[in-house]
Amino acid sequence: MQLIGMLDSPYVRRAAISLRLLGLPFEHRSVSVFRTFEQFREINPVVKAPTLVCDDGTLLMDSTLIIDHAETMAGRSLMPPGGAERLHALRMLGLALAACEKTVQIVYERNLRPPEKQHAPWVDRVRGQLAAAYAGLEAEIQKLSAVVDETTIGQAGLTSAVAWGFTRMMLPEFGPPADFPSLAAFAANAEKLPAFMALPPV
Ligand SMILES: N[C@@H](CCC(=O)N[C@@H](CS)C(=O)NCC(=O)O)C(=O)O
Repeated sequence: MQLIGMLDSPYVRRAAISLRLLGLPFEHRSVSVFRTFEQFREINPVVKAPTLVCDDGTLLMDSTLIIDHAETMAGRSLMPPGGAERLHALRMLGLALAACEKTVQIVYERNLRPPEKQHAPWVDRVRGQLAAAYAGLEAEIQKLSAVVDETTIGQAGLTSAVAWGFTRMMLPEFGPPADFPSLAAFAANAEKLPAFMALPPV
């Protein structure tokens, strides 16, 4: 099984960390959707990262679907099974994935569109959405302990930490950690876990 994509993508990184926490062996191939587009296209003509190349050759896309398949293979889940805990995890995941998406939109607008074609009202709108997603995540994460280990972090926690690290890396001017103290502390602790350290966002 191969996971294709750069770990500076939050989607690739959350999939990779999930595979590792589920104890599933995989080969990670750092192929870029931008710098090595042709190489990526030869693997997956849709050029989406992450791509999971299954042992039977099936190509899966979308981190959430890849994690769904991984959990089926592992016979266990990184999500709480039900009740209020699961609802809380789903709420956190939605916020963290929205934060990833809004960060990516700003990065693409900035890096892929010529400066004279960049549309400030659109960027302002996306920035507002990004701030709202992190405000929501900060409120939700306050309900969790900042002390995490690999057995308790779960999908919502790991994706929140990956999202925060990604936004801070790509948009250092966004939200100083002091504005999101619980999230920043939680993510700092997560980044010290072996699975995070083995799969750095580079
Ligand atoms: N919802 C998808 C988003 C994946 C995504 O947008 N990946 C980016 C890299 S961060 C990508 O493949 N970009 C290339 C493109 O869309 O052309 C997921 O969870 O995997």
